[in-house]
Formats: sequence, structure tokens, C-alpha cells
Amino acid sequence: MALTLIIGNKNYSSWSLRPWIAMKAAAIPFKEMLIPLYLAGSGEEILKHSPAGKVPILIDGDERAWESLAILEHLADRFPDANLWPSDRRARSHARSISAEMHAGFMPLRQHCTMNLWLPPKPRPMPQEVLDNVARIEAVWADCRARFGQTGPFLFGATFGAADAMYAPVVARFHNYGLPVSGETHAYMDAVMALPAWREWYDAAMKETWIMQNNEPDWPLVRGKPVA
Ligand SMILES: N[C@@H](CCC(=O)N[C@@H](CS)C(=O)NCC(=O)O)C(=O)O
Repeated sequence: MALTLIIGNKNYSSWSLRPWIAMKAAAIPFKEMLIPLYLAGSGEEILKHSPAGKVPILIDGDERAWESLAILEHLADRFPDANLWPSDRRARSHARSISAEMHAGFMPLRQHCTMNLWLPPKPRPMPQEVLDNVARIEAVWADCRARFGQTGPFLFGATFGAADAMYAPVVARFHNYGLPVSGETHAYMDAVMALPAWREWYDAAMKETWIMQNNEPDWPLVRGKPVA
């Protein structure tokens, strides 16, 4: 039975990007249902599919999975040949740790650099707490690439897996907010942004026109397009 992935709009929904890009890169077939976020009625629409009230949501027959990392685990169980986690036990344990670290952490980066693919890429001043997150993520990626990445351009080598998917929105943030990163980090970002699945998501985001309607006073950047 075909899977359905419920996602938010592609320009903003960093959590939706994670399982979406993992499924596309692994050629797992699915139907997409997109609910534009933060408009009148968006919350009610999401609640029709999940009492947790957040996207992404995976519908797999009579099962529901939610929370991006749990969706990736569900997919890894259902599609073992997709190699979403590394086959080597030690590498797999490490991949799970860095994925959980992403899922649970990096709040300053997430708050100050919300995913917005419309944002013209250029360096933007950032508080130290964001730069500390960037340094930690660069160290995580460099360590993975050195220890497990010899067979290809991704964190665990040739296969774009669940850990890469968990960090995919970070690639977007580093890119759009022009965060100061090393050449090695740029090489990894370029490999992710060269994926056909990335292009598909990005191109669709560029065609979107939904603009968030909420107006938190601390929102750091102008929403919508064009933005400077
Ligand atoms: N920890 C959740 C986060 C999900 C989340 O915050 N999703 C946002 C969109 S990126 C959402 O559904 N927002 C709608 C709302 O809060 O009303 C996950 O990993 O899936």
C-alpha cells in the first residue's frame, strides 16, 4: 500500500524536509499531502491527521508515524534495503546519536536561522550562541566524514541516509544565512544540494506563495518574498 507523507510548505517546513528527502533519495514511493503552515485554519487541518498537531506525519496503511526521527526509524524498519542507517553497528550507533542531537538541540540556530529558502544567500551577523552551534555541527560532520565517510560524499559515505536527512535543513540554513563555514563543510553542503531530491524540493519551494500569517515580535527576518 502506498505511503502518504503529510508535510508543510516547502519554503518553511524544515521538519518536513527530513523524511521527504530521505524517501526521495532512497526511491521509497509515496504520495505527498501538503498543508500550508501558519495560515488561518492550518492547525485545524493538521489536527485532522494527527492529535500531535505537527507535520510531518507518515500514513502507512492503518499506522501513523509522527516526529521526523520516528518517521525515519519507521521507514528504516519497513525498507531495510534503503540503508537509511549504516550497516555497520558502530557507525549506526553514531548516526543515531548525531541524529538525536539534531532532533533535540541546536535551538539558537533553529530560532535565529529559521529555514527560509526564499532568503537570498548572503552573510548575516549572528549571535555567539548561533556560531557555537555552527562550530559543533561542523565538528560533527567533519568527524563523521573522517571516520565513516570514505566511500562517498555523505556523512556515512556513499549513501544519503537518515543522519544526512536530519541535517538537511541545516545545510539550507548555513547556505541562506551565509554562515561562516570551512571548505570541508561547503563540500558536504554542495553534495547535499546537488541531490536531485534537493533540487525538486527547492524548485517547488520557489513556486510557493504562502506567507506566514503569525507575527511574533522577535521573528528575526522579513517573511515572504522578495526579502533583502
Ligand atoms: N519535533 C517535531 C517538530 C515538528 C514541527 O515543529 N513541525 C512544524 C512545521 S516545521 C509544525 O507542524 N508546525 C505547525 C504548528 O505548530 O502549528 C518533528 O521532528 O517532526
